Amino acid sequence: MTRVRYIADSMAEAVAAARRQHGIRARIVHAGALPGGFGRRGSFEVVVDAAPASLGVTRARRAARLALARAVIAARRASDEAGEAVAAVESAPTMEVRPAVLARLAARLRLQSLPEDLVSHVLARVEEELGDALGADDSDALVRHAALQAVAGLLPVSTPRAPTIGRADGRPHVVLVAGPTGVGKTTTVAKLAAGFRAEHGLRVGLVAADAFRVGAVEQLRTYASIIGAPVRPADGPSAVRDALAALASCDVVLVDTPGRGHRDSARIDEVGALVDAARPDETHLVLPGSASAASLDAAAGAFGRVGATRIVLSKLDESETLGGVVAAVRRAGAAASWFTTGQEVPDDIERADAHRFAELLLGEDEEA
Ligand SMILES: Nc1nc2c(ncn2[C@@H]2O[C@H](COP(=O)(O)OP(=O)(O)OP(=O)(O)O)[C@@H](O)[C@H]2O)c(=O)[nH]1
Ligand SMILES: [Mg+2]
Repeated sequence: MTRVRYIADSMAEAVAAARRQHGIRARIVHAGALPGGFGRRGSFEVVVDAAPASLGVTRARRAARLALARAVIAARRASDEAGEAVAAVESAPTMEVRPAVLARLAARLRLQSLPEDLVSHVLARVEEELGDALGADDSDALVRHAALQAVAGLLPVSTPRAPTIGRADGRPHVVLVAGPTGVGKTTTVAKLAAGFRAEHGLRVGLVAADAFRVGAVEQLRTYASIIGAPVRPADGPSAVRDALAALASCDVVLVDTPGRGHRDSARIDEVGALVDAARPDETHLVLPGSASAASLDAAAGAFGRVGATRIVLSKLDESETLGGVVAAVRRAGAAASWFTTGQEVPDDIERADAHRFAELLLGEDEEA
């Protein structure tokens, strides 16, 4: 893929230059202020994919990219699992004897950082499901099938539906996105906004509720100018209320919020105050598959204050282990809504699907 960078004095000029060269469907891979460059000449950049492919080619390319990433991870996992299985037998020769297929499954789940209580739960479900069939010649395939069901059952999912429009109270449907820093909130807002426009033909408005951050409004404005959606900056709860009032004629309004570190409880409370002001119909907490199980757990706990009703699992294309993600979703007490699988707006987003998640966690079927 060829990427071209446009640098200009303002984000609008950088976007205009990119669009002149690549047309309205230019695929924006990154947009933002250059580090340390704010206020200087040439301080904003937009990076576009210079060869936007047809939808079919894009899908094929994405599938190939994911397949390659998964193949690399699967190879590493196979070698880790072999080591883990040998170590388990050597260190615990008196352990309960289980068919080798179950031992391999347990090793795989542990390498995915699935917490021990969930590993036991999956093993119990598989044993319960298979009963005497365990140990038969084809039990690898049977175990895989049962394990997929059991792992899928661990992830609560709420399949997103098109928002209700023309509500009795006259308000737009409000979707707010919150979460730790750099997890993909703004990119997810842009992907969702593009989907609402293109798939459902809705009038979409955007609120940049992190307006005090250098370059934050510009980043959202860049995506908005391509999608064709109005953006209102807001730098606090009352500004959020004003922004929503100004966008009252929209069908859907997406509210982007500032990222917060999970240890920064005072500033997470500020995000909570933005949520209270926006009174969203859906509050999505974004948790990245690329993060460690420990930081996902901490983020799920710390962001409890924002009262998320849905979880977006982002950066699944970069994830090496997915056990921490399941545990964090369960801890947050909300259901997964969307998966994001790359940087490209609007393509790299899909509706959450527990079975697909289980396939990602368990890896490809080696015999397939
Ligand atoms: N690989 C990958 N990268 C992603 C994905 N979603 C977003 N990104 C990238 O992650 C980086 C941060 O994305 P943003 O959308 O700016 O993240 P944010 O949560 O809004 O960040 P802050 O507002 O600074 O807290 C960008 O380089 C995005 O292109 C994804 O699903 N996969
Ligand atoms: Mg952001």
